[in-house]
Amino acid sequence: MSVTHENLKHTHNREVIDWVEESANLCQPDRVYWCDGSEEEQKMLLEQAVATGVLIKLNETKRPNSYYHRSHPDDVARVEHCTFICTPTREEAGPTNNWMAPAEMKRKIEGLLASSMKGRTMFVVPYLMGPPGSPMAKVGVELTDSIYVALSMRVMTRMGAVAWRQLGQQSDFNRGIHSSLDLDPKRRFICHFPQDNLIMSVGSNYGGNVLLGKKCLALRIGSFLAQREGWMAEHMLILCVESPSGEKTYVAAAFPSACGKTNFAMMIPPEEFKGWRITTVGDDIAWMKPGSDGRLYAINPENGYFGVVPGTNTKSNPNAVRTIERDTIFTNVALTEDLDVWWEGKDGPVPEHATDWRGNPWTPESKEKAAHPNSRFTSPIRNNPALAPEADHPQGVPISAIIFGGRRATTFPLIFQASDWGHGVYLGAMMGSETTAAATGGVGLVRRDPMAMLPFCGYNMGHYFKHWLSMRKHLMHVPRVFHVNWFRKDDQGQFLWPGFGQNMRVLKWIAERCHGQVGARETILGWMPHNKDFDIKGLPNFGPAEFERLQSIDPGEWKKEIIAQEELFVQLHETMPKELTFYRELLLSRM
Ligand code: GTP
Ligand code: SPV
Ligand code: MN
Repeated sequence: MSVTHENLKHTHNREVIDWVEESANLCQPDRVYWCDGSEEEQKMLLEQAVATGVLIKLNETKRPNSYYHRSHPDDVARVEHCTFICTPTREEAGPTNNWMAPAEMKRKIEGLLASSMKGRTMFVVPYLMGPPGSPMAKVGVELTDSIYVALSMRVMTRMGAVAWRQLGQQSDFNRGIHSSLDLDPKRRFICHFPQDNLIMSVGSNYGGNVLLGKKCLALRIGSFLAQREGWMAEHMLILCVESPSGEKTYVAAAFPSACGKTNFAMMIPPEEFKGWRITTVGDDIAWMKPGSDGRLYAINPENGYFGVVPGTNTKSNPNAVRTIERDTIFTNVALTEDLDVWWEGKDGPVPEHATDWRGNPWTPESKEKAAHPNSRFTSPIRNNPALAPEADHPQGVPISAIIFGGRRATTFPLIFQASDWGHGVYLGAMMGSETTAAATGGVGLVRRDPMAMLPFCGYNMGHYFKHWLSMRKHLMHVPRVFHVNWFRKDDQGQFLWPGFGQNMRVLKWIAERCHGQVGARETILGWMPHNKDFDIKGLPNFGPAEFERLQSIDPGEWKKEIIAQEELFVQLHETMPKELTFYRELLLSRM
């Protein structure tokens, strides 16, 4: 062995050990540290991160066991333009992904990795995505030269010995290499090799680019494996709605990045909804597979939340406020003088002085935001007071409803239901949403984001739609599909719907539809609630007229929408399933 290995005692898996050795020879770290996931280790790594200035320890009284991190100012979000799917052919990756031939990309990244860890430690991070013992869980090993990444992975995944136990002597694990390099955006590449179950990520330290279990494995590689193995890897939250009579309904929902999954998954129903309870199974990713009883079962592969901080307060998301009270790493929020954190939209008074996310002095008069719009919290799911016990169930939860929803100022009503599975797939496939700060680039432009998976689908999007359509055959109990829009605005740019906890009103109708407890009226878009069935009791300044306005279908806006969909059909013309063309035609003729 050319470099010293520390703490290698939990695995004897030859393939793992050989691959780590080979990678260390390439990257030339000073030492290789094998993470075991223990509490003592976490304590030791946190101390090290504080000593080297990577983390700042927050006020222990105000924010116990919590830490502050500032990223490089050019490294604050996912980078879709330098994310690559390296399948043997360009066709397999499809026109919505960047592609490069695997051998060429490997050569290029290996060139960047060579000796890149000199003077650094390579952390070997074994992790499990999914509950221990779950037949749907997968093992990954991430090699990283960032202590921030190693510590974040310990929160976001089930990390350490538990992963080695699940893997045993098998060779079926995801290989991930991450090297920060010098964080120069020109040398930033997030590369996926689905056929090799391999990820190479260089030049970034931002969550979605480097916490390789999350978007890289659980979605991009995951979706590829899912198609091959007959399951689904989706950018979806999973929640449980419990009615006053104790009836449980499991719901999965796909909203694009920074469009409300975490908020919806942790929602607390309004006062008028006595006896209704929401619990969270997951807030970002769902792995779903048909069970032997013909229902679709979902697990949350994650063990933590990497959530948007700005706007989090006791009105919008009380459960998130509780979740981040302790044991949390905050990235790119503002730091207060008493070593607590602050962000736009936080409860309580605005601090008179703070240090902003770039490290500059900040006062309420400052023009710049104190917290970056994509600042994030990294917290264990155990901190969520509404965590569903089912989050640990190896077999997952049976899904009754799938919800799609984008951020749309116009056109889309608050709620409607697809007429059948195929129609639901069409609605998901045509999803459009205004871009957000979760990825670099413009904010607020409507783009197609099919199933909220545009940045995360690890293969040809047309084949992905086909896979969705074909899942129908493997299900005896097909989830009902719905479309929601929390973001419709009036001419003054004000939201027409209060959102957040009030979304319970929409969810109640959805749950009742799933159980055949409530009717619906047919419209050109699909099924909509009868006014009498949609509960608006107790909503201030909101009556039947407001509801009708939210549900209104403007033929002019819909013509534009159908034309805008054309772009995706043209882009995917080689692989777009015929069924989706038919659903579009049908809508057009109904118009
Ligand atoms: P990722 O973690 O990026 O995948 O995002 P997410 O889908 O989990 O988004 P999140 O729940 O963190 O929502 C982020 C943004 O959506 C914040 O700006 C929220 O204020 C806003 N938001 C969430 N729910 C609602 C809602 O019901 N109404 C309105 N108007 N805004 C909402
Ligand atoms: C998203 O952008 O959809 C996120 C945050 O959930 S990240 O993990 O950075 O991708
Ligand atoms: Mn996400």
